[in-house]
Amino acid sequence: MQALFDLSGKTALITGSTRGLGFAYAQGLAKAGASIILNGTREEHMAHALEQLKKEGLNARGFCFDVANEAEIAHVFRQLDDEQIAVDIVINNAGIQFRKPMLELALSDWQRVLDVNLTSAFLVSREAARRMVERKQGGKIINIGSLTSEAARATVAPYTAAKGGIKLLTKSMAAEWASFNIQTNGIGPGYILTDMNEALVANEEFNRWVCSSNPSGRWGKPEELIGTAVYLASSASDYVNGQMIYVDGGWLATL
Ligand code: GCO
Repeated sequence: MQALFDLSGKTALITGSTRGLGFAYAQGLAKAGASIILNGTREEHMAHALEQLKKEGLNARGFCFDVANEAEIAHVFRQLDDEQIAVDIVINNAGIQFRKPMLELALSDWQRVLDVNLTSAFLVSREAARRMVERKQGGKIINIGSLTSEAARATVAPYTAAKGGIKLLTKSMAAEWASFNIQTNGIGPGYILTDMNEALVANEEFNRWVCSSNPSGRWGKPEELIGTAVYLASSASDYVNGQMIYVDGGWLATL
């Protein structure tokens, strides 16, 4: 029996993984033994991320593609098929943020956030799950939500709608794919110190709000998400399905 949290022999595709939380998930799963497929949109970020993992002696390769583009996703999976690489674990992490009041929001901005933060999870998971079902070896899908999967903050409506969708898409995937031994769960990070949140950390008032709104009294660190990701990617969670695990310092659990 494989050790509980051992990912040796598994291949994990992590979207949006050249920086931030996605890169932390890639490092963590690689250190647990998985072969990593990185995804990003910019070659220079991909090269830097691969170099970093290589320096750490970790096994990774990368594909630059738009996670909201059905044809680009299908092309990558066909290339993996040709190389007989089976994706066992998917982490749908890719996400963009666009902060603007809805009264001023353009449909194109709304749509792009929904496409990258929600539709991409459907498109990538559908390609992976089709192959998991065909191989009859099961698999793991981890969708990355947010505090905004449960509650809204003004000026980030498309992000919030997408992350709320991620929560119920996770349950939909569990409903349809659990019988194929595919476990689908989500991680809801709290406010974490990442590139995407740089402007928020620099804002004294926002920083005070974050630190006073969770009982841990601080921002989270990307590496504090890794344990939950490895758990959900491993056989330790084979009877867990459709759940969101919030790694938020206790934010959502307390008034
Ligand atoms: C924002 C932030 C949040 C956090 C995170 C909270 O503008 O409020 O970007 O969305 O990043 O999602 O869980």
